[in-house]
Amino acid sequence: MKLVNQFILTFVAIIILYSCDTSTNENVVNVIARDFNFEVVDEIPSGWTTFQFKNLGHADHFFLLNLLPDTISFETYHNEVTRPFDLVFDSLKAGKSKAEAIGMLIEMIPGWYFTSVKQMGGTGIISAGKTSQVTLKLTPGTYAMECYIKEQGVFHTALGMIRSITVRKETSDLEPPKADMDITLSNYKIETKGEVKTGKNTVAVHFKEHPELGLGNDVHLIRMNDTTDIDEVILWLDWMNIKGLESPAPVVFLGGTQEMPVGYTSYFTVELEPGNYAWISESSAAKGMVEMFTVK
Ligand SMILES: [Cu+2]
Repeated sequence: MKLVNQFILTFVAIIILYSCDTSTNENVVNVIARDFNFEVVDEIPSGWTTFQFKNLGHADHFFLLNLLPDTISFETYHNEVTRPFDLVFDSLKAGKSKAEAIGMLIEMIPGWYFTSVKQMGGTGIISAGKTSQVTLKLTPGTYAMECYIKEQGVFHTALGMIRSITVRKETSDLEPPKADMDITLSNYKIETKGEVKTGKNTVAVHFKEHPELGLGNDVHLIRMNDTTDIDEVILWLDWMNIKGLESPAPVVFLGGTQEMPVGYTSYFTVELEPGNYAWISESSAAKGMVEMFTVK
């Protein structure tokens, strides 16, 4: 009789374990980055979703989600927004100045991009072989998922790292995670409350303000060592520099989060060991958005 009870208890425990396994849950979306594509489902529910991002490539990668206006298809976005960036970067390589390149972008990119496309977050840059987790609240619609790191002077978007993903009207029942520390991003500050420690940390990133033009404020986590030159990292984060965003990065990137609209919060999880790190923003590192810290 005792054996039968034990058997039933084990059986019940297995069932409970399986029903709690979030890896089969639609609220957890696996994204695999390779050189050069994303492996991810075509559709996900709206509301809170956790993205488990694995970089199985040899290059640095990330993903950014752009919410497209209802009237714009993914193909139109790709042709009219992504492609001009390739042409503009070619012109920088050919010797045009940054001011000329910005002029070209404003001329080539349609007005609806500036008024109606919303950056809805994604993971910060992740070095080859590493994983990252980010939790975002998404509204229904068609999104472009993209990575614009460069390979030999060509954006990853041009090599295949752009695709559409549909967020359905039905919502997930996921709650946002509890954060161990908070980061607030504004022009041009990374404000932190609380601190990360050795082991697993969940960080809440609050978007308070963005520059009027150009990239929105985002935050990436880098691991520093004795030879890290922070000025080199700052230069690398500017895509308009010829060697900017060219893989491999001059430092190890451990994730973070891409920009979201003001008022939104993104959560990301990182596993840390003792050492020296920095929070750094792609948009405005050169304007002071770098915060170095030590994990003991
Ligand atoms: Cu990439």
